Amino acid sequence: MQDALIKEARETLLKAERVVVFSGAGLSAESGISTFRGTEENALWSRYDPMKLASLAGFAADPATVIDWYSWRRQTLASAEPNRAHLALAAHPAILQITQNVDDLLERAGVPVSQILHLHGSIIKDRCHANCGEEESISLKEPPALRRCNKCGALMRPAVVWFGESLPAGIWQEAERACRQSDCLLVVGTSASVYPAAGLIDLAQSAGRKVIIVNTEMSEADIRAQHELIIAGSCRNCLRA
Ligand code: BJW
Ligand code: ZN
Repeated sequence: MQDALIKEARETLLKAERVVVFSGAGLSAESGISTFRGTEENALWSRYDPMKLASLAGFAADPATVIDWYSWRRQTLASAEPNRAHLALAAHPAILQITQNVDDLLERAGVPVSQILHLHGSIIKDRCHANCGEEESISLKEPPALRRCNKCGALMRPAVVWFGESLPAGIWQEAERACRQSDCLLVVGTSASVYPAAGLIDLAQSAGRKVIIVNTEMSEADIRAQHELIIAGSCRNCLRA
């Protein structure tokens, strides 16, 4: 059954002229990076409160705890490697990768940087919390402690998008345009429960595009299914170069 679905998906992808990939934490799960939700025992939001660690209010209340938590995640990422799913995607460098992931595993797998839209920012950089424009690459192995911006003295923070924050405008517009213009949207390892990102699936569906979903579990995207091909299984096994 799964083999037949994979074959159908492969044929659809080969026929499509403009394929776009939309990925989430499940893509990096088999690299040892925890997902946020779902049944995985390590899912971050089953162990930590997102409003304390990934929101403006959480950072305002206790910035040092937020930075310590990101340091732990950065060190985990330092020793992670791209898995077979990242490598399968990297084998098609012309495909646009829209990802909610803040890790750099697609880049490390060889996807050209110009082909990746990080909707929720990047954990490999810090930026000024006051938005003065200061941005710095950080060491994943030895991440910085809580510190101040060299330019304006405000606190520095991970260059990721927290709850209640807007997505980077240019990147979001580019993602919307790409989904609207695609023939086929390949959705990999996302619970499709965080907006506006998850709205990209609805956008592609309402434009009549074929949507292929690869996930180990049912997701919100399946529930809103139209024009969809749903492959239940790990992207590590389902995606092949
Ligand atoms: C596998 C697998 C394998 C596992 N193979 N599959 C009510 C309704 C609608 C919206 C809202 C609402 N209330 C509030 C909102 C807005 C809010 C939101 O959507 N909340 C919902 C939770 C309800 N959104 C926002 O706040 C966004 N901004 C915004 O809306 O701006 C406008 C605004 C401005 C001002 C005021 C108010 C609004 C910003 C969202 C930012 C999300 N940030 C995070 C943290 C990033 C930084 C960090 O990493 O620390 O982004 S939260 C977290 O969720 C992270 C992810 O990118 C994001 C999505 O998660 P994802 O990738 O889908 O992962 P999981 O874990 O959920 O799913 C993994 C899936 O993989 C599972 O399905 C598994 O089954 C599967 N899987 N192994 C294949 N091997
Ligand atoms: Zn600053």
